[in-house]
Amino acid sequence: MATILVINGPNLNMLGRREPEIYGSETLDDIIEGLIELADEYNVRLFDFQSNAEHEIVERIHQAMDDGTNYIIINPAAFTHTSVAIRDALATINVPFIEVHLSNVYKREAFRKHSYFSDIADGVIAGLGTKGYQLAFEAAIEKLEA
Ligand code: CA2
Repeated sequence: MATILVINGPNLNMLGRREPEIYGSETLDDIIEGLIELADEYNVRLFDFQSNAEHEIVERIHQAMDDGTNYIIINPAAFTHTSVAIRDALATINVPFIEVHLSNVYKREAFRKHSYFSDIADGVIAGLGTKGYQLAFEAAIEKLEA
């Protein structure tokens, strides 16, 4: 059975509780529940992980080398714009990934336009809200089936 790991970075545990005008009103649990439904439909195993700590995300990515993960969907949140450590972890493990952002980072502050991940990602989705995770999930399944 194919396994997809969904990783969410710092502050995304606050989704639905603050700044709904930017990030929408759905919670992270809502997003994961939607992905669990998709995973059941496609007979895929889903792991999900959220952390506010950079080193924990690095360690979870390392773990993905040994836990059967075939594909990663990651919203690195603020670490998108800062983390060479998470980039290096993803580049090291040789598991393909899609980068997802709820907001359109290109429509916001200049510092959000640079990502440490986009040039090594299979694809990038930004600005489509929670739908972006579902699209990434479907794209990951297509890639795994190809
Ligand atoms: O648009 C995205 O998904 C981001 O990755 C979200 C990050 C931001 O730093 C990136 O530039 C773009 C921030 C996540 C913060 O999430 C919150 C959710 C609710 C309330 C407050 C913060």
